[in-house]
Amino acid sequence: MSFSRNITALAFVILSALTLWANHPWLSRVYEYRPAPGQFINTLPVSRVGEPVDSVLARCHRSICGHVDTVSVTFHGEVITRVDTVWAESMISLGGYGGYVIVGFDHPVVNMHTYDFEIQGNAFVSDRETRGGSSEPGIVMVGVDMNGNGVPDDGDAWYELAGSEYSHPKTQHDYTITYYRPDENKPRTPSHVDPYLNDTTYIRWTSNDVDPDSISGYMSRNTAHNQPYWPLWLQDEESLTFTGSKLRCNAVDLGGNDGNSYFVQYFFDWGYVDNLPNNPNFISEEGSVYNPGFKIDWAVDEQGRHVNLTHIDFIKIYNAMNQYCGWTGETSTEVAAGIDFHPDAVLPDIIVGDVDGDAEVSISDVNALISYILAGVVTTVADVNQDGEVNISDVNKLIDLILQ
Ligand SMILES: [Ca+2]
Ligand SMILES: [Ca+2]
Ligand SMILES: [Ca+2]
Ligand SMILES: [Ca+2]
Repeated sequence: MSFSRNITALAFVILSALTLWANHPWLSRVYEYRPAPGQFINTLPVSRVGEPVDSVLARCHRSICGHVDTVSVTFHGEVITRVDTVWAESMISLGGYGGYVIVGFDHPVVNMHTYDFEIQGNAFVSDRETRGGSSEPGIVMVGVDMNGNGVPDDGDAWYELAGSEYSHPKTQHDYTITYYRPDENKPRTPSHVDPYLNDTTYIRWTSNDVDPDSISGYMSRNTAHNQPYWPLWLQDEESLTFTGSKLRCNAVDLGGNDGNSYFVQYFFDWGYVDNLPNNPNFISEEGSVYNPGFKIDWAVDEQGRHVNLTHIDFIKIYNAMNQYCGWTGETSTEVAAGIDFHPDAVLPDIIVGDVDGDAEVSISDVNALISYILAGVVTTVADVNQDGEVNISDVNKLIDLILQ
């Protein structure tokens, strides 16, 4: 009996150690949460006036980090890993356009040149229109911890994952919006048309939209969500400004039988958070409608050029829509959980300066580097001085290394 008990105890110790040492596949860090105003702000997650930002981050952590079970499924003939059950507590809302969260795992996500990770939302298929439903797309940016300090900050490099709408003529890159903090005591301006909107001049915003009819407006307050929409821990900020790429509106009011509106938000093809359902059990006439995840290989730089990344350290998700859908309110990306599909992948050793990958730093690397610069290709191996760009300063650094 004592022998088996010892064996059991030993197994427990080994298992515990393995658990401690193994990389967790689920999200384990929330570095920053800066939502735009919105109808779920201060409720998803709950926040209170004067609450320190660390406390808000801890609530976000409880909502979206934590255990995820996976299962293998076949998608378009390819066996891939899928999230089966998420044990994270809840989800968080990013509010209107530009609101964001920066998250990470307890390890770098290695680029395996396939679907590398997933960030879940709460999109669903309409029972009237299988090509849409609730779709509130958020753009994913990936960050590399270039200065190696373990946190996302100014020294790091960030790249957008180019989803299906990246090159669409109605996608506006370098979009900027500013929201102005409302006076919660001002007289409300109820809608004469929609009884569910009790203040149509609640939060004013301005933007640089290419459409002159969309350069300013108001976020309304609706009767279903009557709490302050401005983040309560950002009460000292007069305005909030967000910049990024903006996707075109995807909502159509199909109209309801009772005379009310019935909004359907049409799904974009791929590459966004909270755009398509999380699970492949929604089957439309066109096939399986769901989000299979994200590929690090979709990364592009600010000029839209493909970037070869060996790994990423941080993930930023921001709401890519400035869209208002009547009584259902502003379109706002939700983030519910995340998973690294291959948490035990090993990061390849990189010799700084070995641009051509032959395991030594020599003059042939200069040739390889110049080829990358001329082709406008940004890769981790060519970024010799590790500043997030590939240019002549990397040639100088490389020559220094060769002459050492
Ligand atoms: Ca959503
Ligand atoms: Ca950093
Ligand atoms: Ca080399
Ligand atoms: Ca560089």
